[in-house]
Order: sequence, then C-alpha cells, then structure tokens
Amino acid sequence: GFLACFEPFSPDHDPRTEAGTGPISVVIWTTTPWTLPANQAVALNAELTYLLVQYGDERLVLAEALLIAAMKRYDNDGHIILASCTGAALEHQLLQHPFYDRQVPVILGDHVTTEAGTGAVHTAPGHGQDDYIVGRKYGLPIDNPVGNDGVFLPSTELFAGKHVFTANAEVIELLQERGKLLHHHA
Ligand code: VAL
Repeated sequence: GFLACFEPFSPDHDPRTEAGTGPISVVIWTTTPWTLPANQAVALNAELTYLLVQYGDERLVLAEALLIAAMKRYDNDGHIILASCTGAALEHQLLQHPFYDRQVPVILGDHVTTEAGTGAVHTAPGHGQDDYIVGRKYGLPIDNPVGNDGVFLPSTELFAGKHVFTANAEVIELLQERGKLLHHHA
C-alpha cells in the first residue's frame, strides 16, 4: 500500500515499527475550495522528495522543500519526520476523497512546483488548465458540476443548487467537521 512506497528517513529507523501511527493524508493547498467536489486526483512532481511526517495522532505527506513553509502556518514544532520517497514512487496510489465516497489516484505532472503550497496539487480537470491537460493524460473524468450561472448542478452531492461562492465557506466547514482541514486563512 501507500506506506510501502516510503523509505525510512534515518537509517536507524525500522519502517515496520517506526512509521508512526494514525491515518495518512496527502496535504493539498487550494485557493478555490469550491473546486473540491470536482477533484479527480492529486498531482505530485515525480522528481520531488515527499516526506511522511507524524503530526499529532495523524500522518501527513508533503514535499520536503515545502515542509517548513507549510508547517509554519500552524505548528512548526509539532511534527516528526518518519520516512521519505520520490513523487514517482507514489504514482497510482489511491486516496480517499475528503467528503465523497470515492477514491482518486496520485498522478504526476511537471506543473507541480515548490513555489507555494505543499507540492501536492488538488486536481480538478474540469476547472483548471493544467489539471485538464494532466487529467486527459491519465484518462480522468473531465467533470464540471457547475452551470454557467455559477450554481452547482442538481446532481451534485452536498452542494446542488448552491452558488460556488456560497459553497466556498461550506466546503471549509465540511472539511473542518470531517477532520480534514489543517488550516485556512482569509
Ligand atoms: N488545481 C487548482 C487548485 O489547486 C484548481 C484548478 C482545482 O486550486
């Protein structure tokens, strides 16, 4: 599974006994929470190093190059590095969508950079150009659940009939309720 992709971070560590505890989450950053209903993948960069870190009673995955910058936003001291791997090693691993009953794959793309965020890009092929291009490459559904009026289509689970700008706050609330929100700021 997911854990098997990682190498112990320090040679003294035995990954079978020291890979930490709790659910493993890949951390994404987005400026458009309303696009999460159309999430179909999480994109990593094949060449980057990703760390598995213990953070309280859960484990997080994010790019080594962005760990300090990202963790500074909420807690710079509360994490322990457990293991590392390349983005390439995680390709095709399946992740649970944060609020829908579906799994989405880890995919790879050169558009994923270390300029900002976590090195893991929430991918909604129906809502962004890079996401569309990489989505086509991986044969992902190109799903746009939003009508021309900015309102979610009646078939959209949880958000049907809501305007995307209303949905923004509601997605944040939902993530919070489900324990899937690490941080948000205005
Ligand atoms: N990939 C973008 C984001 O992370 C959108 C287009 C989904 O916000």
